[in-house]
Amino acid sequence: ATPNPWWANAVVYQIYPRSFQDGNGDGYGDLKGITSRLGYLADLGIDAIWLSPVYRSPQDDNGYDISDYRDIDPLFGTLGDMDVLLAKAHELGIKIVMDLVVNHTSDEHAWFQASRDKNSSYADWYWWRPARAGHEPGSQGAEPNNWGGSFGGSAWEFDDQRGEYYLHTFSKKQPDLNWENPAVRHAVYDMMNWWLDRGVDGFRMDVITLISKRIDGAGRLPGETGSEIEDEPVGEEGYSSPWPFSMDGPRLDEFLKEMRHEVFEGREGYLTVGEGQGISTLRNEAVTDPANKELDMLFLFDHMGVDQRGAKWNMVPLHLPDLKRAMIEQQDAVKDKGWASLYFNNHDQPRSLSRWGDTSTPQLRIKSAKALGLLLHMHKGTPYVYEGEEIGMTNAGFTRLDQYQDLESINAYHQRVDEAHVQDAASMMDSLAQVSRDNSRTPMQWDSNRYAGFMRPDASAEPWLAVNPNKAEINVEAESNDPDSVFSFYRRLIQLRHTNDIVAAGEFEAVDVEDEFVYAFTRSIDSQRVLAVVNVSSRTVPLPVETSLMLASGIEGSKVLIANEDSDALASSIAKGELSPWTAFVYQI
Ligand code: TEU
Repeated sequence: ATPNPWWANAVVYQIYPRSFQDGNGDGYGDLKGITSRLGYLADLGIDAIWLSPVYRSPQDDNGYDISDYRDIDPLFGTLGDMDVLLAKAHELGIKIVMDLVVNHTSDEHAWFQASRDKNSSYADWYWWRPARAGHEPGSQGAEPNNWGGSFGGSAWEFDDQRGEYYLHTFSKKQPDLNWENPAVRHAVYDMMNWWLDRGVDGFRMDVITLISKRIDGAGRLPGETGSEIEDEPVGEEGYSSPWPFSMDGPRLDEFLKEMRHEVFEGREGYLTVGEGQGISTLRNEAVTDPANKELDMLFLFDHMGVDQRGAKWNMVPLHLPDLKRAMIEQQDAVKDKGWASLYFNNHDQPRSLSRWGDTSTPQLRIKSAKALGLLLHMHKGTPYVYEGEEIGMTNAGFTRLDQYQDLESINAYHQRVDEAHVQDAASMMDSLAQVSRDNSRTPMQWDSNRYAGFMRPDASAEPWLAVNPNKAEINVEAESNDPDSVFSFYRRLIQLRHTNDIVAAGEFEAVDVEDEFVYAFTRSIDSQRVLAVVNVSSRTVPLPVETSLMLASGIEGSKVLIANEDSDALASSIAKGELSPWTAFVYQI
């Protein structure tokens, strides 16, 4: 086998810039702040940073609405600050992967502004459509089809200047680019080359699986007047979903191959990871098979939906076998070709520790944070750590709507409670507390000071989003010199991947798949094998059958590669045939 590319043995750390470190006291994190914390990241041992968007942006969706791809937003600093960050990170051997948001731009981008003129050469750069036949343009019900936008309301916005509607899968300040137009694609490739030439090491591609929309022979979208394709029935909030017609669309592979050719051919040492909504686990193999020259890896979504029913706001308790099945399917799909990314957290998800762990006591919180970390990192693939995960940060704990800043959360509240009456106020506040994106966006907890070290304690501004009061116990300063902290455990997990070939590249095989509480699997290279065992529950449970057979001769301390319990305690519970709450370990068998 050819040697793996660097990312196959790497751990990537995601930074959400506005929440990581404020360098100038305005209440928002920035590039200088990130640069000042590179030593911390080097100490943690990560190989690369995925930087959520720092481009010039009106910040309607915290930077996922870009008005200039070749500049840095003043909120975060300057191009010069970016160059310094790149240089300093590279000195420490850390790569920087930028977010690439090209399914849409901001409505304030020059391309969109030009496109509002029908006679401009940019006229066809977005999805412009006339009003539905027989309706007055701009009047109610005149939208070209029934699609709803992801952040509330219709997916169509009427533009007075052009006299037509434009499509926005997300907010109305995020118009979708028309990837059918080759000029659009080549403008994107030029911009990507510009950043790679400047020194960035690759891209995390925002909703890249949405760029090819399904259209009929005459270029009509589903549900448009005269279209050969019908749109889906209207749902509880009054709209139909565009996603079935844009996820993993007909030209996706073609566009990705073209991008690979135009941007990455002849370059080395980069990483491409696509955000993969709606792409099936099985399709992951083709998209990430190096022979197909598309992407290095994709973030799949199915394992993050196992505790949601229909809308993301309907959370149900985790039933572990559902999570296992989703993860196992992902692992199996790329057994022979392709590659997996591994994540439980990012800036769009609530904190996995609050979601699936146990935060009822400090002991259980710490133990379950380590258990979830071990579980994720022992799979085969490239693990992603989201800022604060490595110290066991939890959900925000907001109880009032005015504490939230995220447009998705605020719009969903109004749409579901006030307009469509799908949920009452109390139950929606409960949903937000469980699943709002702001849960993972509270400032990074560096120390126990007033603003958790995210800002100077004497700063006159307030952090843009409230610091979690549990900064007093959960923070970097308290954890970095404590060998039993969540931080120290993550550092060991990362080290293990870097030093142990089986952890990095071993074949994955699930054990005791149907067990309701224990998640166990082996990783192996030839006859060398390690067993990972995690009790994903707050109760003492029996060791399942296959696992207990593999451990029949008991536990020897020297063969425990990593554990969240000391080896004596572990050995004695294994001898009794049980696992205490949230016990997690990796054993060489
Ligand atoms: O997210 C895409 C996406 O569909 C979601 O995960 C979404 O953010 C939402 O949480 C669904 O409920 C990407 C970015 O990661 C997200 O932050 C952006 O808001 C979105 O694209 C638009 O650019």
